[in-house]
Amino acid sequence: MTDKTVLRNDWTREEIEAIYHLPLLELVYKAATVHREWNDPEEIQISTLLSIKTGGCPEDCSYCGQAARYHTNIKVQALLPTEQVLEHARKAKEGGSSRFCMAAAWREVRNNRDFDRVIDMVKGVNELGMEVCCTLGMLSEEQAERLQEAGLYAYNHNLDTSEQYYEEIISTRTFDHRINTINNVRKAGITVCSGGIIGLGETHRDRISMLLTLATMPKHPESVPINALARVAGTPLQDNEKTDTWEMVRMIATARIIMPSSMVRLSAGRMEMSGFEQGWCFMAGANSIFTGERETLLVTPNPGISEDLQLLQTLGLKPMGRAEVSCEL
Ligand code: SAM
Ligand code: DTB
Ligand code: SF4
Repeated sequence: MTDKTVLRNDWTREEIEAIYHLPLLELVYKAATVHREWNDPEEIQISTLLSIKTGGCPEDCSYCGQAARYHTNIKVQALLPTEQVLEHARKAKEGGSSRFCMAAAWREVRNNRDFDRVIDMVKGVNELGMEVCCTLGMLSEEQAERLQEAGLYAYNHNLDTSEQYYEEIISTRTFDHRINTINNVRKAGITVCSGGIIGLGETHRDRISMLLTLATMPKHPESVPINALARVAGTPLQDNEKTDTWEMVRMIATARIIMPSSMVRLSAGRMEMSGFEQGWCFMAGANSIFTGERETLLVTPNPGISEDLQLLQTLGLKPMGRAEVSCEL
């Protein structure tokens, strides 16, 4: 038996590069081994995603169907009523979900009535005994504290891509803005969910840079979503090539090896993957997926929950329960 790997925050680019470029089967074998040292390989966390405010966003993220400036077919929807959101959360729980993530197409949180309503939603979902997560754009330290006091377990704020490639994808905010919000979330004692997207036109070097930033944070994000670009008609990236699933496998396996105790979340892109392909992602160490009601993620198609449960059963996997400790301060 070799010793259990240790958590490291001092990874170098060269080390991550060497892991990322391993022959694929060797990489998957290593990732699967590390995964078994740190996690129960039979468990997959199902996180239900709900868009609580859709479209009309002032940002220019070139992948996103919710940016107001692109001509997409997305229907703009104001903030949903609290009771309606809680009804979705109850249904998600009944369906086997232990985490509920509320997403808003906002650039940032403002201290207004909508934020007060989100605070009520967080309280309500927490009372249902689910891990409650939000992704609402940029947050100040005070806003993060308010969310934490309401019972927020996790906050999703992705790096999206490397620092170097960031300005090719988004011009209305900077990479440093993203890091600043992540730091505010950390300071407030909320767990961090942060990852990115592949298929934006970035290089392997960009992907490695993004992983390096995540894996050298003072504490690894507890959850690392890896998204394949969901190509939305009307966005600048609509004609990008479909992301090869082997690229997702490589990204997931590298994330698993360098951040062994984090949840690695197979996020956008599952609609274009077969069960076999998703199985490879789980073998490479992914241990979480997003589901959404009506078979959507936020605004793009996603497999339905019954299809997902069927796939887990076929693969001998089971849905994970809520984390015991609600938040580590
Ligand atoms: N507006 C907030 C923000 O940008 O932080 C929260 C919601 S936003 C939809 C959350 C994340 O979803 C983005 O940071 C991005 O990583 C991911 N995302 C959005 N559109 C996507 C797409 N078309 N394909 C893949 N991932 C996408
Ligand atoms: C994340 O990393 N992926 C989710 C969640 N965080 C909020 C969102 C993916 C969105 C995919 C395209 C859409 O449906 O809008
Ligand atoms: Fe707005 Fe978020 Fe979409 Fe960017 S990713 S356009 S911030 S909803």
